[in-house]
Amino acid sequence: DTKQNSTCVLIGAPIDCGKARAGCLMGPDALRTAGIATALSELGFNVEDWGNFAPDLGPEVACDNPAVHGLRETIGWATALRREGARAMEVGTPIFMGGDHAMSLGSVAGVADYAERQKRPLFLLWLDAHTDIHTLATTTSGNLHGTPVAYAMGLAGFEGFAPMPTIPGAQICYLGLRSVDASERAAVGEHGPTAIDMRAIDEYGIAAPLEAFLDQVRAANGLLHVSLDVDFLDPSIAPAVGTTVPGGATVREAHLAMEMLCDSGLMRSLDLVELNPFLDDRGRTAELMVDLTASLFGRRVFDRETTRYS
Ligand code: NNH
Ligand code: MN
Ligand code: MN
Ligand code: MN
Repeated sequence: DTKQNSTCVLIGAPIDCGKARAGCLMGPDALRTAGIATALSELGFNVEDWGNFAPDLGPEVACDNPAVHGLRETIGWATALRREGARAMEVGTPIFMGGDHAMSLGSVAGVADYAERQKRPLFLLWLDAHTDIHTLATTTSGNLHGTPVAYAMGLAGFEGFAPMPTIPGAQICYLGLRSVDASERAAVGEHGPTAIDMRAIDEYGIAAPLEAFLDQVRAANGLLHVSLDVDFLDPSIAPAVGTTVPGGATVREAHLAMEMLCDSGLMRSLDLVELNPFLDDRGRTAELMVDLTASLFGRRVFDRETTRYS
């Protein structure tokens, strides 16, 4: 309905246990300070800020992989964010403000619960330098921010996490990849997410491969969840992230992706993750993330019609 279409729900998720380097807990407040709510209201949205959430008390789970850390707290976050995410879907478009990417173990599950109730297929667009397709068994860093795609696909090895309605690999698309572990490359090959790496973007531009994925979502009458990791962007424009990888998306490549997503009308929920304000340069990464969010929700230089050349 129109109320649902015109409402954005801000969900603060200061989760910081998905990796070793601390600071992502400040992410939600940095996005607020950079003006995320005002940007959305100026675009005509009704903005509800639900504040910063806290994790549930997770179960104590034995894990065979000694590298894994932060498991109990991460499960607690996943449970809380899944519940709040599913609830926010009924109200409007949730914008999950991380926090590190382990946040998506909860946000995507909550959105998937909603999609299942609506009997609509859920698609996932993962804008990231990394594939985040480790299981608790394959991760060597033990950083759980490297696992949410595998969980969403229903891969085995997520002891302690409640099962979620799974998303088949054919409904998942990566954009911006340039750092993939060997076991992850095997998992992508086996389970079939579409992998648009930086080479593909160099060769074809960002528009053509992204449009091909959006066509799939449209044809299936799907709901689309977009997960935007700060390290999708080149570190020269987005330094506030613990895992910088050179050779990322430019300002314009990122804005074009957001503008196309907006035009498609397919996005139903959004993650903004891995912003570490402790590493930022006078707030510019936070500001860029807010500007990208504004493009995603309709900010334009001109209406598309005035700049069409063919
Ligand atoms: N693949 C590595 C790991 O699992 C890096 C993951 N880091 C991320 N993912 N920032 O987006 O530890
Ligand atoms: Mn990530
Ligand atoms: Mn990443
Ligand atoms: Mn990984």
